[in-house]
Amino acid sequence: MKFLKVLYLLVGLAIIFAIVGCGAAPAAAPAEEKPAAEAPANAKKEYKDLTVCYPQLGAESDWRTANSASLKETAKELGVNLVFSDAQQKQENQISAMRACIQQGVDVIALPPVVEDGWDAVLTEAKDANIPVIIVDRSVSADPSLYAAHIGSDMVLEGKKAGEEMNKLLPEGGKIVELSGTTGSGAAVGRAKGFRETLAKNIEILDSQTGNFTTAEGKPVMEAFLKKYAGEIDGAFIHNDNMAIGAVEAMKAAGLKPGDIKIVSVDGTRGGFQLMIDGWVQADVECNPLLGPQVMEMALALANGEPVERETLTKETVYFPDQAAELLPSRQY
Ligand code: GZL
Repeated sequence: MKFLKVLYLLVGLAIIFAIVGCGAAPAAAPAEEKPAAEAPANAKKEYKDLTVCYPQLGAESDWRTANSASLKETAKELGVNLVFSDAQQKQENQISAMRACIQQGVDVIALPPVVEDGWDAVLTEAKDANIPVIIVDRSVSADPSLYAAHIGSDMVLEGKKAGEEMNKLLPEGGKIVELSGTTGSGAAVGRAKGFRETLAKNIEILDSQTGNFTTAEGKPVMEAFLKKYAGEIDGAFIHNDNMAIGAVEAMKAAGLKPGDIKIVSVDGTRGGFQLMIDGWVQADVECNPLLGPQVMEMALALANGEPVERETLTKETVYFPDQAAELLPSRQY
């Protein structure tokens, strides 16, 4: 009898347990990985989210090398994804690089245009793809509605400064030659224009030829001038330091001495400073290539739909031989 009572008790307890046990919540399934909350569509981009296309025009000069380094170093510091290419001074290569960036769907295109004309079609394609474009360094002749802004130098002002320095160097007037930059580039067009606006009436420009902003092409241009105008040349306006280096090589080969021809150059690179220290160049108009920080700051603003200045001109000065030796060690390019 007693055995039966214990059995009934055990069975009852088992039934109760079974009921309570079933009522317990099943072991929780491993929590589903909740998808990370999607960033709200209107979340502000940060530099690390930014992809900027920089279809660099070439590597023709120390200025250009410094400009490329500025963009690359700034992008690296900020964590920006930079899509960089070198067009070897060919506009068709820049346009192809831009089209690849449009296909890629970059956030912003920063374009350093090799020449002023021929950009309307590809700028329209970028606009149709809702990709803002910043024109960097040289200018374009395209409709301003096709790009967001320009960051760079006032090339006409640089030319005007060069004309004023040439006037001081040749107060009694004289005859000069011009080694101009890449034909059709905003830098060459602007510098030539500004130079002629300020040049004194008693200074005659005997000739002007392009040296395409390179040392290798500047040297033969000056060689030809020295042959054609032997002994007539009092001064030279040279649109960048690299061409001035080539021109001085030609002058040395022709037996000229520092100061025989008064030279006004442009850029203010270390090479230009050395030419001033050695007495070959009498004034060097600054043109600043270190545009990386300004470009990236503007690119982020554009990517976030924020308003930006249409025109940002770099503040620049003129350097002279009497300060060149002291400043050379601190030059960044
Ligand atoms: C000017 C820049 C020019 C430099 C040259 O802003 O475009 O191109 O003066 C460079 O040295 O090659």
